Order: sequence, then structure tokens, then C-alpha cells
Amino acid sequence: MFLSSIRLFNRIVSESIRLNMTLRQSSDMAKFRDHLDVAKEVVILSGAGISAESGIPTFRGAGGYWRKYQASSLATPEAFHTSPSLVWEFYHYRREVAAKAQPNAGHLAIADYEKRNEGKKKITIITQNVDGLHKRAGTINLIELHGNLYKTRCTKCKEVLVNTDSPICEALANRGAPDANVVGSDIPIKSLPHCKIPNCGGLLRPHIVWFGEGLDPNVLEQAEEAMSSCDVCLVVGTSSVVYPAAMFAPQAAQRGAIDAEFNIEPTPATPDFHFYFEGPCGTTLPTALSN
Ligand code: BJW
Ligand code: ZN
Repeated sequence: MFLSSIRLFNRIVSESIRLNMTLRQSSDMAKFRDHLDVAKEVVILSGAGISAESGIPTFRGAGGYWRKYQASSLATPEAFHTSPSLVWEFYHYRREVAAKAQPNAGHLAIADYEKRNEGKKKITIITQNVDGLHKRAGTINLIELHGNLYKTRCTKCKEVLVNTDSPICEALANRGAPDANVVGSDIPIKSLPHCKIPNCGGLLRPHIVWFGEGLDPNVLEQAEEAMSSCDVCLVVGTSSVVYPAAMFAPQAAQRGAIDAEFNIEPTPATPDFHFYFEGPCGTTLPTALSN
């Protein structure tokens, strides 16, 4: 009885906090742009949604499958250990898709904003994406939190190298079709990409942060440094469920920064943002960043 009263009380308190935040939340673009105008330091944190309009599938929801596999189940060290062939097919497919994709209005609005404000504001783009589209759009100050599709890391000597070969090795040519009827993968390990450093020859893996793996400490430090002093943080096209990125904006807001979410639909984090702009970010970002 006593415990259930406490639970009810807690529920009422947290719901009223949520409602209060929601009521205080704004979708007033002019007001948001006023905050941006006076900001000295701005962070833009992006996720898969910003590349959706370039034709790159997001992770969660309908597009998040390759063959019968949920993308997140292949992005693990366990999956690579069990079948490096299957995981390399998955990444080969994604490298090819991203290479053919073009940066869209959202990526370009960010890069233009950086150029227009060079020397006036410190602007940092932190992306969870691995597709390289921010860079190709011309972004200047980019932190790639989860790695890059076009970098490999040797499982033996740990060397990280840029590799844009298509295909990355002969055995992957014409592989990686997303057809759900294709089962398993049988490329012998010796035919997968291997390290060319003399006396090494280790198996290469994508230089990407998989689930359960820690982020590169230097990369994380750079991101935390930008987050620790920004005045405004835009959170664009991310479901805000993957940590540590999911806690960046809430932590900045806690010390007084203004945060704004740009998404086609609400996320679990939506009620906590000062501003929420619903719609494709290829449309909302050019408006938000036009000053
Ligand atoms: C649009 C749009 C349009 C569509 N316009 N919007 C604390 C609590 C609980 C768990 C953890 C924790 N700390 C760490 C963990 C474990 C784990 C984690 O977060 N798990 C959660 C799922 C619960 N995190 C980790 O393992 C991280 N490592 C770590 O923290 O190490 C230390 C540690 C380990 C274990 C325990 C504790 C500490 C590493 C995370 C690495 C994430 N890697 C991936 C895979 C990359 C591989 C690849 O690309 O192949 O990165 S997972 C996947 O999710 C990918 C993405 O970068 C990431 C985020 O996804 P994102 O970008 O948000 O995409 P979606 O699809 O989720 O959302 C798209 C959004 O766009 C949607 O909202 C749409 O509505 C929207 N949208 N079109 C605007 N046009
Ligand atoms: Zn090596």
C-alpha cells in the first residue's frame, strides 16, 4: 500500500515535469534564430535522419534491415567474430550505397552556415554517421563519433587507414545484395581485406564503433570539449537512444545551453528540448541556419 502510493506519487511528479517541459517547449523558429544569432559557440549533433534524404537508410524503423538482419545486430564485435564474411558483405553494400549518394540540402545548409560564420562563431559538427556526407558537403569542423565507412582498422596491428577502393577486395565484387532471400555468406577469410603492412597481414575490419565498444577516447574528448562550452546545440535526425551521444544535449542544457531538436517525428527525448522543429531537416535546417 505504502509502496504503491510512493509509485503513484513518483508517476505524478515525473508526468508533471514532462508536461511542464512540453508546455515550455517552443517551435518558434524566429525565437530560435534569435538565440543562434547571439551564440558564440554552436554544436550541431547529427544522426542517420540527416542522410535519409540522400537515400541512406536509417538504423531504426523500416529501413533498418539488410537481408533478414537488423542493422544493429551486424554492427557488433560478436557478429564480426562469428562471420567476418557476412559483416564485410554488409559494409561493402553500405560503402557502395554511400559512395553513390549525394549530400542533401541539410548537409549543405550546415556547411554554408559554417563558412558564413567563420571567424565569428565556433561551430562544431558532431556526427554519429559514418557515411562521410558532411565532409563531402564541405563541413569544416567535423567530429565523427562512430567512425567512417571508408576507414579500415587492422585487427592485429590496429593501424587505421583510409580506403575508398570499390570493391574493397576482389571477393566482395557483386556481393552484399540486400535481398532478404540470400542466406549466410561464404567468402573464405583469406579472401577478405587484409593488412598490407609488411610482416602483419592481419584481417581488416571497418573502423566503426560497434555496440558494446568504447568510443575512441580522443574523439570523445573533442566532442565533450565542444559540448562543454556551446551556447546552442542543434540535434538533427537522431532517435537519441544511443549513448554516449544521447546524453550530450541534456548535459549541455543542464548547464544552461539552449537545445533544439530537428526530426520528422518525436523521439523519447523530445519533451526535454527547449525547441522542437518537426519536418524533414532538408527543409527545416536551411531556414534555421540562413542567418
Ligand atoms: C529524420 C529524417 C529527416 C528520418 N529529417 N529527421 C547508457 C545506458 C544504456 C546503454 C548504454 C549506455 N552507455 C552505453 C550503452 C550501450 C550502447 C547503447 O547506447 N545502447 C543503447 C541502444 C541502449 N552504447 C554503446 O555501446 C557505445 N559504446 C559505449 O558507450 O562504450 C562504453 C560502454 C559500453 C557498454 C555499456 C556501457 C558503456 C557505442 C555505440 C556505437 C553505436 N554504433 C552504431 C553502429 C554504427 C555501425 C554502422 O554504422 O554500421 O551507430 S549503432 C547506430 O545507432 C549507429 C548510429 O550512429 C547510432 C545512432 O542512430 P541514429 O543516428 O540516431 O539513427 P536512428 O535510425 O536511430 O534514428 C534516425 C532518426 O532520424 C529518427 O528519429 C527519425 O525519425 C529521424 N529522421 N528521416 C529529420 N528527413
Ligand atoms: Zn596490420
